Amino acid sequence: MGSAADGSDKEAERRIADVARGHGTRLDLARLGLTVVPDSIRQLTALKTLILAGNQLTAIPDWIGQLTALTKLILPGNRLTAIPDSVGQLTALNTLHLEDDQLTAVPDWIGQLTALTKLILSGNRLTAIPDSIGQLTALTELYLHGNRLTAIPDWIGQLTALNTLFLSGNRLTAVPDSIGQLTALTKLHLDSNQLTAVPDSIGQLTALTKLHLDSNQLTTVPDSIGQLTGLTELGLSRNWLTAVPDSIGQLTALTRLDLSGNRRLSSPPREVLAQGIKAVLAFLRALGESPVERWRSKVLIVGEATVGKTSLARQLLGEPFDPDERQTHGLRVRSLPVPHPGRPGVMMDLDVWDFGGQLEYRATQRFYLTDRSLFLLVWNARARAADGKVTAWLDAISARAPGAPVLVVATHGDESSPATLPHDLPGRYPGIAAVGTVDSRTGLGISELRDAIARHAAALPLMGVRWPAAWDAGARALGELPELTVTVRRASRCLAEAGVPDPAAQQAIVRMLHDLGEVAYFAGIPDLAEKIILKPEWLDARITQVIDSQHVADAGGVLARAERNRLWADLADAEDDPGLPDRLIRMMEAFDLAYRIGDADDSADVALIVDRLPDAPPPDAGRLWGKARAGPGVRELAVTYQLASRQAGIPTWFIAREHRFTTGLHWRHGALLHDRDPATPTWALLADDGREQPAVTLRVVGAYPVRFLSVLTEAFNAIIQARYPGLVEERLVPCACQAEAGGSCPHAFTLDELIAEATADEPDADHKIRCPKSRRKIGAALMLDGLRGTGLTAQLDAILYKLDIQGGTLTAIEARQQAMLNGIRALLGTRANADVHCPALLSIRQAKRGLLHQSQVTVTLWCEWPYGPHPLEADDGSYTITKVPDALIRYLPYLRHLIAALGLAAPALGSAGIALSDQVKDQAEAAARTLEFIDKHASIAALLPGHGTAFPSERTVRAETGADFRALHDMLRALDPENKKNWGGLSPVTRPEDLRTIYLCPRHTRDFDYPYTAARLTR
Ligand SMILES: Nc1nc2c(ncn2[C@@H]2O[C@H](COP(=O)(O)OP(=O)(O)OP(=O)(O)O)[C@@H](O)[C@H]2O)c(=O)[nH]1
Ligand SMILES: [Mg+2]
Ligand SMILES: [Zn+2]
Ligand SMILES: [Zn+2]
Repeated sequence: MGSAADGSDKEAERRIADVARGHGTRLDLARLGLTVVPDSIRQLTALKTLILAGNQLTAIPDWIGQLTALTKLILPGNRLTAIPDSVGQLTALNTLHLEDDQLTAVPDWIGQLTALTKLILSGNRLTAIPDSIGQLTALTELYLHGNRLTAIPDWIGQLTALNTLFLSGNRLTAVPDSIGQLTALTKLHLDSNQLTAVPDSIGQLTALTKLHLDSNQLTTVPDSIGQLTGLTELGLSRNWLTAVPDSIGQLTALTRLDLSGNRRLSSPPREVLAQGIKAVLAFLRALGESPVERWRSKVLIVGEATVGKTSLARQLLGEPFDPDERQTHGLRVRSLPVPHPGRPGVMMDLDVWDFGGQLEYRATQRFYLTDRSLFLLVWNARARAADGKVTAWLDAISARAPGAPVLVVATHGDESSPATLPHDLPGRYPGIAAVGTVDSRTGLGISELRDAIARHAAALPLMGVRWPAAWDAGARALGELPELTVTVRRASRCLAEAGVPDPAAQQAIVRMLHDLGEVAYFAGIPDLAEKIILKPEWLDARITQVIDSQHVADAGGVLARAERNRLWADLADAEDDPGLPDRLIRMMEAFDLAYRIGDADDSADVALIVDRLPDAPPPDAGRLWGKARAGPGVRELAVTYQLASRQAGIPTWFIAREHRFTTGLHWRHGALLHDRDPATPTWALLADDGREQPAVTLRVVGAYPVRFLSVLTEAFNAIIQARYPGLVEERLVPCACQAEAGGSCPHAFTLDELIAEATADEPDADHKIRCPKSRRKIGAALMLDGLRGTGLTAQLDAILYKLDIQGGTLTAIEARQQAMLNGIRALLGTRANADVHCPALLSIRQAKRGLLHQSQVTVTLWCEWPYGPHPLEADDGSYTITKVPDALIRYLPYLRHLIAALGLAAPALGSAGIALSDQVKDQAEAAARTLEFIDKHASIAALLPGHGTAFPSERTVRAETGADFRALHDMLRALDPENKKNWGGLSPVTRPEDLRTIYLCPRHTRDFDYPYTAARLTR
């Protein structure tokens, strides 16, 4: 005998005794693990409520029929397969819970329980609803969901008191008309069945507030649904709807309308759905008033160069064949009227887009590959099938336009033995709607193709779509505007004048026009979303100009500002839109065609044009790298990123972001970079091995390579994090076992194993790791040099502190460099979190006494140059004050933390026997004075409200500085209300590594933005 069962039996007996003693009417024995109903309940003849839910009962005893006072019998969640007939005697029952049992049938006698108002039979194995339930006319709630019901009986209409009816999750295929009699219903759940239709009579259920019809097989919904004006929730998701009735527009009380998962829904179009329920209702209402059908769609002809795309387009247009057809430059759009195959008298207006097949024109096509179009993928049957790159094209189409129909067309079909496509192609690409052969010279197969185009174009989601007349008028009005581009505001005015004042509707219209190819509008891209390009062909031509530029090709893919200005000289002026050239470049960036270089308006170079990057490394890159490695006293550090897949912009985006280190030597898969800081010149080689799952390796050589590696890895991480989190599968660090001997070891450790070893805290840990190749042991921390604080792994950042204690691997110079980089990173991070923007690094000097024998304090702002922050020299960078403001005092704890983090006060260099430069001495002196000042004012800081402890530990201070930054900002403002000093000429610059703001002096601003050009590099 299990004691648990004993225990619960005892508990049951105790409760029964309690009820008996107190003449109670309610007994709750839920979830006691009972396997039988205790006999002692029999005595409780006054019981009104009996709860036996959630036990393991397999049967209910007959004597239950004697408890005739029962009004509520709650039996769900047991293992009941039947209920004794005697329950039929409990005619006082108003509530009967039998859900989640194992009932296969409900006995007829249930019809005797005419007092029932609530009957719950969900989650059983019922296959039919017994007729006897039809007698329970007092029922207000009936729950039958989760059974195996296949039909709803007609008599359901008799249960006119029902306000809640749940029939979800059965096998129902139809709903009887009589359901319309249940006029008291407020909730009707019919979701997850196999309904193919809903009767019109549903419109009579005007009390309904919730109607769930999701996950059925409905192809239409009756118009009458528009009469259910009390509805707040309407679920129609995951059906087979192609359209919903306009009358839904009348359901103004709706707060939820779920139409998702209707894959072929074209009205309302998804562009309208994306605008939310208000827009959907507005669309449907407008449609109800005056609908127009729009028979217009886009046909895209794509394929390799010279396969015969233009010749095919001409054939379709009824123009003569030209044996000397010229190469197509960019894009040509022609209009092709085609009669609708099934609707006599209807002409479809097809815009045929004929793209140039040359590689350089390929790039812009990705703007236009939308799944609302029909594709003609053309290849030349005379060439080998592989030359047509048919599968590559199919891949590209299914990536950008999944689900769009594709007609695969072979040209040159009059040949005797044409090449054929693999037979399994249509199976592999479900988008393939048809495969055929034509010959544009003889006209063979052209009329069949025209028929196929008509058939598949007619089925396009936006073909024949009904638009409200005002929307159509608006679209036309937009099309007639003379400008090439307009602001969203201007377009909005134009649409409003045409009769569409609602902003959500306006958005929907413009998005649909984009999908149809009539305008170009990139709503999801910041900076682009304010403008609508009314002439997409023009856009294409302007971008193609850049990709075609010889100057860009000669510059190894770099678009210089001068060249951009030359190519687009007319643009900014003609359109009265100075930002236009910049936006076009951003658009190219959004589609991975180009990456911007630097943000400054005056940088010499504008962007890296991906399609124009050389495929192979320039020979000089290898030569210069070899030379750098052979230099005296150099050390090499490296890290490898193993990536899960090849993604656009990796590593090209990085190459563009780090262009300030350019040597002019870069290619599609790598770049040679140079940090020409005169004190420590360093070189870096980034190379991607070109494989499907690329490994990207970043190597740095120089006498002090730590800093440059640190800067570059930070940038690389930031790009991956922002664009493809999860792309990096593994980070590897090359083994340094041969480094001292000047050689290299083929082994690489994972970053994680190095971290684990470097930070191991077992008593016998020596923090060394053994190379499996040479069997030598190397300090693990040594190989982590340069990777700390770069955001490479959160883990590594977290243990920064610990590693520093172990230290000892970095040279004194590198330790200082690393400290400064990390200190500046920390400052930028804190400031970004505080969301307050002003210079934050400063020194304070207290004069013995001033002119009026008052003590004076001078606050000097610093330039935050990560390679060596320094105090500003000119007077503009200093403020002299007589009273130290509270705000400054509040900031002191953080300032002290910052000075320590930057390693400013205690330069280890002197003790390491390295002569200090004057500049470093000045910095150290200024920092020392500041610390002196801070110590003096520590007691004051402690007294300020909000500062319980004078100096929180360095570890906790970070989180406390949001308010302190604000105070600092206010103080700087107060010292110079009109900002006459302009913060000593410090300007905010956005760092490409992390897009954070850094304040730099004029000289370093220039350096940071764009210091190096290929021309200045001495070879
Ligand atoms: N015999 C024969 N010649 C064809 C056929 N289609 C195209 N040509 C010839 O092939 C050459 C290239 O045809 P185009 O139509 O210009 O090819 P395209 O694909 O538009 O080329 P791009 O615009 O450069 O991408 C021209 O000389 C055409 O006359 C065909 O079906 N049969
Ligand atoms: Mg062509
Ligand atoms: Zn090794
Ligand atoms: Zn500076």
